[in-house]
This record gives sequence, C-alpha cells and structure tokens, in this order.
Amino acid sequence: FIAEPKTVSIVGCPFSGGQLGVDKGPIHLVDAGLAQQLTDLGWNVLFDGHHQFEEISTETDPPIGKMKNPRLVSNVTEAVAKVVGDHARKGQLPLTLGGDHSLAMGTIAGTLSQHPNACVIWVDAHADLNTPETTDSGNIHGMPLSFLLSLASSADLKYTSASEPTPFAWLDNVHLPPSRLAYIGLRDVDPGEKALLRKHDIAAFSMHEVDRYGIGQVVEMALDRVNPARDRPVHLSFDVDALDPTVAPSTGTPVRGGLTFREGHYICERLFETGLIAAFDLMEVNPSLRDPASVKQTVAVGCSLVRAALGETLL
Ligand code: EXY
Ligand code: MN
Ligand code: MN
Ligand code: MN
Repeated sequence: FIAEPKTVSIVGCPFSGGQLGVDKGPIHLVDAGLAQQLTDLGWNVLFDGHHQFEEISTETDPPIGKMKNPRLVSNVTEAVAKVVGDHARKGQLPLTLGGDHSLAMGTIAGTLSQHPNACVIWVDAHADLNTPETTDSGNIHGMPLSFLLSLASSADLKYTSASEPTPFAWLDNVHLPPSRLAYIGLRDVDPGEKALLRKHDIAAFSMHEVDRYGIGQVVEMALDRVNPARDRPVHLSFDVDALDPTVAPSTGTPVRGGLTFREGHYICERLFETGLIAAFDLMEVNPSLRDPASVKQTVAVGCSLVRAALGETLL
C-alpha cells in the first residue's frame, strides 16, 4: 500500500498543547539532518517546513473539567489528521515528529481514514489512556487513546456553547477497536488506566514482559494479538520516553527502568522488516529539558529510531 519509489512525508509538529514545553522537538530532529539521512537510505523525502498551528491563548481556552487546552488540542489534532490522511492517500509514509503525544489523536485518525483496518503499536512508558474523568494531571498527552478507542467522547465534556462545536467532536466517529492496540514498554500506568486495560482486554507488554520474554518475543506476541495474519497496516507510535532516561534523557515525563537503545531499535527494525509500517510517530522529544549534551543525545537517538523504522541496519 506504499507507492514506489518509497516516499516519506515528514510532518513536523512543533506543538505542546497537551503538555507544555515539548514543542521544539521536531525542529531539532530536522536540524540534525533527519531528511538527508532518510534520503541516504534510498527514500524520496518530502518536507516543506514545520506546520504552523493556530494560537489559542489560555484565556480563550480555559479547562473543561480537568482537561487543559481542550480547544487548542482539538483544533490542532484535527488539522494533523487531515495532513496525515492526505499523505497516506497519496501512498506516502507519514512520519510525524512531535511535539507531545496528544498529536497521536490526529496521526492515528489520519491513518484510519485511509487504512480502516490498521492496528497500532504504541511504544511508551505510559498508557496515555486516561479519560477526562480518570485524569489527574489534565494533560491531554496522557489521554489520546481513550478518545481513539471511543472510551471517551466529546459528550463526556459536558460542554455548553451554542456558538462553538464541542472540542473533540470531530473524533467521535473515529474508532480504533481496543483489539487492535498493543503497548510495549509500559511502566508508569495510572490506576484508572489499569482498570481500562483489563476491562477492554488490551494487549499490554510492560517492562516486566520485556524482561521475562525478551524484546524479540514481545514484538511477536504484540503482533500476534493485533495482527495475527500479518496483513494489517501498522501505525507505530513511538514515545521517546519508552527508552530508559539514560538513553533518551530529554523528555518531559521520564521514568526509570525503560527500554535499552537496542530494544527500542529492535522494535523499529522488526516492524520495518514486516513491510507493514503505514505511519510512524516520534513523540515527546523535549529539547527544553536537560543540558545540551543530553539534548544532542536524545535527538540523535530519535533520528536513529526513525532510520531503523525506515530500513537502516538490516543487512
Ligand atoms: N499518566 C499521566 C497523566 O495522565 O498525566 C502521565 C502521562 C504522561 C504521558 C506521556 C506522553 O506519554
Ligand atoms: Mn506518550
Ligand atoms: Mn510517555
Ligand atoms: Mn472516537
């Protein structure tokens, strides 16, 4: 389902409405030479600058319930869904660089618009499955999957404005079945999220399973759950905080005990090898955190993960 010669479209999303401070990630990744690196791998690379998103100030975007910046995040993710969907329709591989992980509401909706049978491999320390009710922080980067799985909807926001649409109403008819989501790398999951994982029998491979079975087995087990015949397009959404903070320190919500450099790369390499990757997100690279050497290291690891997902290092 990907046109030849293979074309990758970089969707740079300097956006941090779901968690403040993470907006410079895509700029650093591109400045590090990511486009040229992908060209060197034999890809036709399209990149026409980072996306400019409308600004909605916090005065005009007060919280709804606990949700912070709901109008901004809704509008931006709706725009991202259109961009990603358009690239996918042209047979290009959308490569979205974040920015915070709320952006995946847009990227996955975009993928599903072209590939309704797609599955999602979500690599993260966190489940990002909170609903507007279960969230403690109110940060929407901890909630994208609840909306995508239809465990939350705009109706939950109890929003009363005659003049404006309810935020996230555009997502109400987007639906990823819970049977088509698999996590790898979890180690910081809220009680409400654990209850939802159990209730909906979602495939979740935490660091415990990575230790127990090894990353090679875990990736096959994840695929067996969401893509048993290996015939569904795969949307790979990679939060850099899945990696251990010693490997990727510049991220907003680091959690110790994460994936090694090789484990992270193995996931990308193995999924490339299946030939099924339909879209790739690299999220939560936050250059505003930590010292310059840590930023440089995190950006380099991020570029390296993208290259692995696009075919580097397979002999
Ligand atoms: N579960 C916590 C919350 O909902 O605020 C932390 C979420 C962190 C999300 C990062 C992007 O993966
Ligand atoms: Mn995340
Ligand atoms: Mn995370
Ligand atoms: Mn929905």
